[in-house]
Amino acid sequence: MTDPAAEVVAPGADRATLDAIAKRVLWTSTAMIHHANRVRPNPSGLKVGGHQASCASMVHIMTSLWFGQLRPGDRVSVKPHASPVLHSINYLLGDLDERYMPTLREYGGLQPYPSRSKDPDRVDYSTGSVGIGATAPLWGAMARRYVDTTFGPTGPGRQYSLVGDAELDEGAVWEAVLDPSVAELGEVVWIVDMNRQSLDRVVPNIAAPRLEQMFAAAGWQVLTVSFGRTLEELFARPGGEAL
Ligand SMILES: Cc1ncc(C[n+]2csc(CCOP(=O)(O)OP(=O)(O)O)c2C)c(N)n1
Repeated sequence: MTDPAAEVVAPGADRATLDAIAKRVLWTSTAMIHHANRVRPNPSGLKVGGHQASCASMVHIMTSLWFGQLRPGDRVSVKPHASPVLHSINYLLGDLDERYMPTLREYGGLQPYPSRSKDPDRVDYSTGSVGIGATAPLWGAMARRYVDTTFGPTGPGRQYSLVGDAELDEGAVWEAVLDPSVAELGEVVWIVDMNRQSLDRVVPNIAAPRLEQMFAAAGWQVLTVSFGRTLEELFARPGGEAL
């Protein structure tokens, strides 16, 4: 009998290992935000903020990318609110000193949106301006191709955009998606996190099939992952249809 937990889900990583890492990433990113809001002294009383649920929906996606998929030439643009997840991963990988962990949203501390110029750890793309982060890897792919053809091969590298569903409200996103040359950039992968949140509200009428069709109409290959294994196991139990 095969142990499902031992199933290989990515080169070099099995599911049980990825799940164990994901738990640490979830705990660390949640704790960073909690510490900034409830533990760190705040003499001014001004709201600090942070987005724990927006991080939670990215934990498994980012854990499986960083610990199972990414190769040295790959670059990733991380949706703004998942900055604590990126910092937690960099910390677990030894790329971020522990003294930064209690400094989220502090002057000179970790940025709430990934920033190449202000964060001390590795950030491939600054994504604070919604829509720019989603599309920046397209320019990364084009720049790499230009360097390849002008100066010689630089090696392979994928360009990932981890996009929030509400980022698709930005016109700049569709301007880029519709450009015919973009659909031919095979090294570009967008992962849209359909968590139905936008800032502090729930997105009404999210209409996932409509979004799928918009990407497909622009010539993109669309793969939809509806539910995780945990939910699918619950659906399969007696009475699961009620869920
Ligand atoms: C140009 C621009 N407009 C508005 C904002 C404010 N803003 C920050 S994140 C965000 C969207 C958050 O929703 P989503 O992308 O779905 O991410 P999630 O809620 O899952 O974190 C917005 C509108 C911004 N950062 N930049």
